[in-house]
Amino acid sequence: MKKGLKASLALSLVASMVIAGCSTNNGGNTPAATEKPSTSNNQATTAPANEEPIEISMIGSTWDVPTEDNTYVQQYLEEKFNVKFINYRANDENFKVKIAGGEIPDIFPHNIGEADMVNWARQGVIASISVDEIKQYMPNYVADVESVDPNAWDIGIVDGKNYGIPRVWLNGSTGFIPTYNGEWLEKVGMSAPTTLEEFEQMLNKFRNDDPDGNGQKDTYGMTGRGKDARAQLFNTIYAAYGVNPYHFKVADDGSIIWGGITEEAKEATKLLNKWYNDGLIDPEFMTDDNTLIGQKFNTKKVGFIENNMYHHLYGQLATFAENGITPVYGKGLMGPAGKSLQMSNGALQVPLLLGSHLEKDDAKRIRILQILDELATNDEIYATTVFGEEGVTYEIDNGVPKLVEPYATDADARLGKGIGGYYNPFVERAVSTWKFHMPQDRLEFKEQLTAGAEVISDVLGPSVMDSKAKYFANLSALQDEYFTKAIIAKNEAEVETILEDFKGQWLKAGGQEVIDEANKLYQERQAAK
Ligand SMILES: [Ca+2]
Repeated sequence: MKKGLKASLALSLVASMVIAGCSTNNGGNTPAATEKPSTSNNQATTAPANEEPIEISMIGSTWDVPTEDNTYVQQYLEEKFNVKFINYRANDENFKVKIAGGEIPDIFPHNIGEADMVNWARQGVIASISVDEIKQYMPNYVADVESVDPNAWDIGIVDGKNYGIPRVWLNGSTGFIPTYNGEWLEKVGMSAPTTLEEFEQMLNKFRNDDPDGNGQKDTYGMTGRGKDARAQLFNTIYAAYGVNPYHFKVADDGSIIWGGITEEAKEATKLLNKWYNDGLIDPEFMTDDNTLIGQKFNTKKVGFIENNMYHHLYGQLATFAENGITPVYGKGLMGPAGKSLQMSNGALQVPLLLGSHLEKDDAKRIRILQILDELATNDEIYATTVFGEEGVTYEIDNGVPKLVEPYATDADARLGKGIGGYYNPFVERAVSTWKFHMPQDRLEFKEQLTAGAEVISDVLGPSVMDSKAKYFANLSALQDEYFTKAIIAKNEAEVETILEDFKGQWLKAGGQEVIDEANKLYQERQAAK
């Protein structure tokens, strides 16, 4: 099988060289070809088949590394693009070691952290690539990415230069979905709240009107994710004020400010404090995490959760059904922000990086950009690299490719074919090929939950800042402590005092430096556009 493929590849290479020699009158050093008429329809528009295959050192992922050369996908791509892949093999543990030892691939893995990106940019490990060149040679992909987030270029700007091809996490552009217990809503005669006032009304009823009908006052409207992931803690309420205390945001004067020291965060906290003192918030919110919150919703101790995005909720449909819960999905609450907003993690990700040696190799760099454009957005190429061969490794099921056995469950079988993320660093990263991962019911579910929703996210995204590295662990601990104290304070006046005190301490403990650097970074990014 492998031999057969190799042989046919070799034949087709010869054939395409012959054909190319015929269609290009460049020197006549392929005399045999000039005798024959061209029969090519030249379907491979981006493959200059008349040239020697370019060698590309590739590692699109450190997670899906094929153990053998010349897998099905490798051969497919090599033939398609007239290239030769040198498989660069590394895992998460030794990739950085190899880089430190000077082994630099052409195409880096998709899963690189922002701190490594900045270090490698400054150490001359990765190539700076002009934004214009990427736009020119990756037009389909760029349009796709910019449609998700026009600020996608921000993350790759280091010291004023662009390092890499922007990437987005498509789900990240959707918000956290306010989710209500439908039976409880019905019992208390409400539909999903749309304003802070209605939400408060719901909290009152879910606490006081025995929504589970067991005759005891043993339920709450909500708890919160106070133990971990503090950006999610009461995110629906903070979003109604247009802020997240754990995100950078653009202030009214256009400068960058930390959410936690804004008036909006203070006002939202005062409302939460009022609810807390009215007994409407589960006092265990301080120690609840994602798992506990899920358990409380599923065992009907709380009737509202806000720590899931649509794809998490899609995965929980069966659990909700088993527990006799009809989830009702809401939108962001109208409040002082004047519009319905939902917190989101943001779509921005660390870009795809190329080795610095490519800065001087224009032909190869451009060729790589062209190939990457097709890997991300061409249906056939995408499906083949990610799912393999139709009828062999996958079948179309419910409108999308579905791996068949043994490939569905056996990672080694997948790697034996080269399918997955190794040759395609854009899995689920482009709108045009996302359809391969979205069966109709999932697509409809996403539409139902997210259509028309406006989200707020951290305006700087995953950004490396020296001051952050220096101070952020302490500043975050400080903020966790003060915000918890404020939410459970005696009264509004105390909230005011606590959060003013916090602001002063935060700024003194390095926060001012963080804000200054954040503004410098933001201005640098604006200028680089
Ligand atoms: Ca009850």
